[in-house]
Amino acid sequence: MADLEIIGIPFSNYVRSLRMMCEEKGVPYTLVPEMPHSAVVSAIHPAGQVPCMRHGDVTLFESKAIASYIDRAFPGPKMIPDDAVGAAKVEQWVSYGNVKVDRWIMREFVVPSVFFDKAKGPDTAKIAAAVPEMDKCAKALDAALSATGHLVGSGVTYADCNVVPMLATAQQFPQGKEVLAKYPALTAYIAAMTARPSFTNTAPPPRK
Ligand SMILES: N[C@@H](CCC(=O)N[C@@H](CS)C(=O)NCC(=O)O)C(=O)O
Repeated sequence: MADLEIIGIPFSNYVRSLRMMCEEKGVPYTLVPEMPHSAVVSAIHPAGQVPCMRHGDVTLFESKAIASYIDRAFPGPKMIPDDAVGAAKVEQWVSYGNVKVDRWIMREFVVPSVFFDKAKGPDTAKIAAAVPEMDKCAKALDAALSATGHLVGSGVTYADCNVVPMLATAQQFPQGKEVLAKYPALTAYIAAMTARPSFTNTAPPPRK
């Protein structure tokens, strides 16, 4: 059978989510570290985003679609449960992760904290406005985690793989760390998830 290729730079959280899922399932894959908008990526994703996937003659874009394919096409523990409720709950937390957690942690907090015009400095008003929204996300995740320590059921699912790289990124910033630390179930979850081989084996290389 052809190699499974996960296409995209290792610094992308969504690329890492798929790699974490492959590690959790024991699915071998090759990482093809393409930048967004490269010719290889743009040939698959109409908006040039990573991750993309190639498996024989199957090409896909959008991380959740790729996760669903890998979960069905390969053996190993199910990362998206088969039952109606479990599958819907994974979908729910992936959507919430992508629409709210990614927005308020990555787009509105991390990105403006890291990438800014050196002459002007960071947009502190934008960053400050993101903090209470990050808090809402942290509170919601904490409440969901308090029963079993996982977002869906009592084991790792793709919902966890999707959101953990975002949370781990937030923890690298003092304000992000402070927000997350207010929530005990969430704090324990991040500690447990980031200690798993699926997370440590997929760490991006240090930036030059
Ligand atoms: N909805 C997409 C989001 C992917 C995404 O935002 N990828 C980022 C890297 S983490 C990217 O390619 N950004 C470049 C761009 O949007 O032009 C998915 O789930 O795959």
